[in-house]
Amino acid sequence: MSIFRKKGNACLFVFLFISQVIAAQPSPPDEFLPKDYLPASFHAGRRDALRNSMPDSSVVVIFAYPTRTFSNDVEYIYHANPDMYYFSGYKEPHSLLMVFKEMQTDSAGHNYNELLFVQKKNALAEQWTGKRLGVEGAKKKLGIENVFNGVDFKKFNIDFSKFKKIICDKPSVDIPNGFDNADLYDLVEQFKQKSGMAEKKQTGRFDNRLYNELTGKLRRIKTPEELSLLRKAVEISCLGQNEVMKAVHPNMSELEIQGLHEFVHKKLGAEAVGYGSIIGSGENGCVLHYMENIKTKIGTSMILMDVGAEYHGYTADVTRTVPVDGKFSAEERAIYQLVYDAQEAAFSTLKDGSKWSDASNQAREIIANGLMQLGIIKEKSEVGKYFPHGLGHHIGLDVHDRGSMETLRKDMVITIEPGIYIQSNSDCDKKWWGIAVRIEDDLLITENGYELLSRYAPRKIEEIEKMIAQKSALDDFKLPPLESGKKKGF
Ligand SMILES: [Mn+2]
Repeated sequence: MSIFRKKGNACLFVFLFISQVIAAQPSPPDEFLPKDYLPASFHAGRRDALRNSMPDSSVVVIFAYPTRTFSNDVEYIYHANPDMYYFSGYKEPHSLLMVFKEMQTDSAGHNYNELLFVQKKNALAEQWTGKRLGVEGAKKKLGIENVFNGVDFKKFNIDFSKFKKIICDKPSVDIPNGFDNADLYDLVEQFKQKSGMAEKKQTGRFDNRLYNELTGKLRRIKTPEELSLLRKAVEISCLGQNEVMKAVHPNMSELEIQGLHEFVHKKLGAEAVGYGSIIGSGENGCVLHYMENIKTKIGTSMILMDVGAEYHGYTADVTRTVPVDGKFSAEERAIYQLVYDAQEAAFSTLKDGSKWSDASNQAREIIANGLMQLGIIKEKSEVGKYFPHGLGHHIGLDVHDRGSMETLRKDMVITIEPGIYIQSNSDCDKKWWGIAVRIEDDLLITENGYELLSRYAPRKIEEIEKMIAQKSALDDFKLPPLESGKKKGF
């Protein structure tokens, strides 16, 4: 059983009190903003690296992601296209970045080798949806010399016919066409007209494969600036796991567990989660991307928690599976240990130059042999029934970050996430039914091995049981019963 003991939670109240006081003080606008955003020099360096890797006579074209309707006139919180952010630092929608291999000259004799088209400043719009950088802001803050309003793209004279390669992502096919005449829809349409993309016969020059290859080669190797943000995102996610392990109780709901993780993330400054939080109690853990999190009482089975804090755009991806009642049962322990051993075996293969297939084969071999020994499968080839996904992936600006991982290289950051999922009615002894375990860690590949970035959250059985037995500041966070919840039914 997890321990519920009284302990005053002074911290939370002090924190709330201080934030009230801070909010009441007039202050310079930037004083309380985070100080560790990626600097303009990082983005400029990435554009230079991209330019160096491009073939002669080429241009890379990157559009912002479209905005999306959440409800009626309300949009989903905007998430920038990671490529746009990586190569420019610009986080607003309705924008276009072009990086040219060679220096270009415009009709006035002005030279440029990159162009950024941004949202125009608009006081009325900004009162509703927040400040825009605009042309001057983008020049100053992002350090990009050639910035224009989106509306100027139409008359901007670029002769795309001279380029041997136009390297671009496949444009979204469902971009909403708003009332603005320079929104993303217009930028894409104008680009198609100017570049000849609209004419089918020209499509050989448009290279989507090369786009993925060039951007993937850069993005899979993390710079020191990126590593610093990733380390923070991963540590924050681990502290979320730890607090939940301390606080977890059979009467909690999946939503409540999700809220606790995300509260810790936000308290520590992570703006978002890098993907929908997966909180699966018992058999819900068998659904690999279960995000409904709607079970009202998690009970005494295990809970699988796959949650990643996103810090300044960089996301962690950490999974822990723990027994809610504080002790692994014999069956839970057997399955958990198998997943743990598979993970350790994969870890031991990792270093600069190692093959991803080695890590993957080793982990799969251990799980296959273990499941055979436990009598859950009869032949090794059945392993995919209970371990149906890959062993891991890159993380970064995308939770499934771009780039080949055939051969691992120094400064790649990857996940190792073996799992075993035994649904009810599976073809094995009933005692295994409903057990789902995934352990997922984030690792930095080094010259001679790896650094376990997610070392802050326990993985070993004994260490998890110890963590669950600890008190949590959240144990005493009690709310009055809901007035509207007293009446049963409608
Ligand atoms: Mn993952």
